Amino acid sequence: MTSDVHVDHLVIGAGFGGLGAAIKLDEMGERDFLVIEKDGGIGGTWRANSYPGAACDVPSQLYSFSFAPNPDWSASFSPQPEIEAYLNRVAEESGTLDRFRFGTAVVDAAWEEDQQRWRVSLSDGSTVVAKTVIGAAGGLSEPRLPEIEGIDTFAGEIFHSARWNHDVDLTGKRIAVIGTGASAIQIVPQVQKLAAHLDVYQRTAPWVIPRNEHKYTGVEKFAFRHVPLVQKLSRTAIYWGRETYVPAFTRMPKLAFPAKQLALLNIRRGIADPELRAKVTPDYEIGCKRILISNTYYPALASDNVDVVTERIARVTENSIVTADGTERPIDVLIVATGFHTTEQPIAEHVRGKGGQTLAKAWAEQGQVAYKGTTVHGFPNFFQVVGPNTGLGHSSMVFIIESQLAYITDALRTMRSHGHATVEPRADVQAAWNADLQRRMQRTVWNTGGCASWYLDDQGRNTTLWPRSTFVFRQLLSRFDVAAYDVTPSSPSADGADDRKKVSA
Ligand code: N01
Repeated sequence: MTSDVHVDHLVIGAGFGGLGAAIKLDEMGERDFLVIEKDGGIGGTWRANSYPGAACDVPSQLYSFSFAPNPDWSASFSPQPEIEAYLNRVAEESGTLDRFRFGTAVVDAAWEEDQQRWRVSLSDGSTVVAKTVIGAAGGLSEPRLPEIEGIDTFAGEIFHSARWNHDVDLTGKRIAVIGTGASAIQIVPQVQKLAAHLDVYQRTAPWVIPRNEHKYTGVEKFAFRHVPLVQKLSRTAIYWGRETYVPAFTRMPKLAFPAKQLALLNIRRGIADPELRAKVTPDYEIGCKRILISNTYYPALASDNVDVVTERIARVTENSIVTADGTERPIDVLIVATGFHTTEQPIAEHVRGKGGQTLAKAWAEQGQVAYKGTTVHGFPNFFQVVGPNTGLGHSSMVFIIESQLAYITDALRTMRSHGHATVEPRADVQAAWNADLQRRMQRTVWNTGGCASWYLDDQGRNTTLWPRSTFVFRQLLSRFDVAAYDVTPSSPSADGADDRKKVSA
């Protein structure tokens, strides 16, 4: 007799990906699943990133589930608390919350070849045995802390943008923000209002275009609620508007000329000092790194209580930051907005496929690769949401997530109807998929734009972004192409022992 919990499907993560997976599994009648979430609730990145000013830079009409429209968004770019509340409401209404386990991390997920199943060890000491694992741990979940000499010795308050310490009162403090990416440009205008003095440490200037925020009126919200077609049309218009950006990113960077002019205008509008303007003007092509949106970032940098520091940080002391030119700037609070581990996913260390090889090991030489961003050779019955080369520079990740969920649920349907116990993408098919991706990548602004970014791994390969339009992605994943897979038939012994302890009926 064993006390292991047996389920058909184990989902890792309770953000957009994991919640979406739970809802879609439930809808198709695959109700025997468990969602494991290391954090204390629903939301993933939209729960973790609660820093002041956190908001979505993709319009929420599109940055939401197509099957759960929200007529109540307050504005075109929703603030983080609204998105977190939306996800909680969707979870509540889905009736799946009884199968979520919060505050528990996956320590190890190992494929048992003879049993054709996954054995998953959790941080609470328990074990779950599952036929399939859906990894939805997110691409931006593990903070990347800067390796700066002496940072451990800093005696003041220090925290990462994704681990904001709301107990620290920033009023009247001397504050430093390291980083000028998507998170930092939202944080800086908020912190500037409170700080006695703020130093912004910029290693690479971002391109920032104006934020065309639109607050929804009562009439619009009424229309969204009572005439669903209105909201659908709004979403569709935003979607296709965004798709028109694709050629500028993927083939013809010159098409981004108007966006570049807009960004330069944004600098001129927000900053009067020519020296500061020069400092914050990027020296690489727009689009090479994520294009940011803000009306308040540049005016904040131009404020009297702010310095933009571009000298390299040499070290951090107990109460200051010292730059390479020897200047020491005293601070009380250090905010690190230095991004996430994106090209070496932490979950990859914990997933062991055939022969006990971890995903991290499988990806060590070739970089992170998958088939259709979703399945990986050597890892049967493992499906990844937001896997390699599924990221976007121009549109909503929720669209990508829903495309992947359609593919995964079709895979499960196929397995069920054909009696397949396991599916695993063939090595040659996966290799051809990735060769094609990398060939397409050569022409993109991400690879040619003259910048270093988190899109690229340490070998310069872009293993994070999708280099085509999102409707092509959706089309390619619309049906589970079983011919691309090695399959094995179900065997009686693999169906679980009689002592199965189910989590749901
Ligand atoms: O992280 P980043 P982020 N010393 O990696 C700098 C999403 N997001 O948290 O450019 C000094 O973009 C680094 O400098 P450089 C979005 O997809 C979405 O801001 O590498 N500086 C950079 O300036 C985004 O792309 C929303 O030279 C160091 C910054 O830190 C992703 O999250 C909102 C350093 C890191 O920027 C990550 O954004 C917010 C060091 N040692 C975020 N190490 C939406 O609205 C790093 N830096 C949807």
